Amino acid sequence: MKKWPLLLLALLNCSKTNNVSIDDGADSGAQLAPPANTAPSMPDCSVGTPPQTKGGPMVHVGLLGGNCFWIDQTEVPRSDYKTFLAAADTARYVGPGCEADSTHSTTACEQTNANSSAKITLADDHPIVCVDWCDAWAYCEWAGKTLCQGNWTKEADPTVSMFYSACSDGGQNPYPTGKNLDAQACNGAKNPVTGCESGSCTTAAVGTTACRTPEGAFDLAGNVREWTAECSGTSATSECRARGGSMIDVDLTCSSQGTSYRKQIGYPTVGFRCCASAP
Ligand SMILES: [Ca+2]
Repeated sequence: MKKWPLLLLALLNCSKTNNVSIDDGADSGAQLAPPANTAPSMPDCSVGTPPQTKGGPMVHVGLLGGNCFWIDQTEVPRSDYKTFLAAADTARYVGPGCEADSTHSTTACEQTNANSSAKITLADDHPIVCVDWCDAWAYCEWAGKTLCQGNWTKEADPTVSMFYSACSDGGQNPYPTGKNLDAQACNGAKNPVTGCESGSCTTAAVGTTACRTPEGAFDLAGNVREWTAECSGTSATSECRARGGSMIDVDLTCSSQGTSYRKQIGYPTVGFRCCASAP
């Protein structure tokens, strides 16, 4: 008679042990990694706290298969560039190959190009132009940002080029407006109001066009070409890409190399915007 309680206890222990085993199995199953996916995808950049920087607002975007970063919502307006010029410490910011270029005034270029076909608008809310690459580099560093990063030979690689990935939604779209260029929205040569083929050939005030990405960045195609950190080298004679086209350009594709220029010369169709890595 005394053996029955021992047998019952043994059965209960066996049952308990099995339950533990089953629970452990369920937990392990929930922790299995998803199947490997070889195609890179866009990171989720829908949330994030903007970095503490000078200048205008930024939008949160991503590199395909990489990290989120921030990009200025608009081209840098003349008003913000004037604030930079008035700062006391601008000489601190000297980019690679810019050692002989410590001043950042745009006046000489503006006067030289006063009668060019591309009209320079000296209003505070229009994009600053006539900045050379060294000026753009210095402004972005002063603002706590950088020029948008990339690689001279990979201008159409959304895993590498910040400008291209932001413009094309990670390489999905040829234009910031999607699959097709909206010539009325973006200020290229064929814009009927401001484009050069209309005879007007002027910039639009920053952030005022309908040429915007789904994330809200304006004029990554058109208005003014934009200096990037995509350079052929670090010397004073190296060239850097100015991307996205301007009111004189027909080709406004995100993948376009744009035009490359020497670092220490400004142009009436070239401005810039800045990027910042996510904190
Ligand atoms: Ca632009």
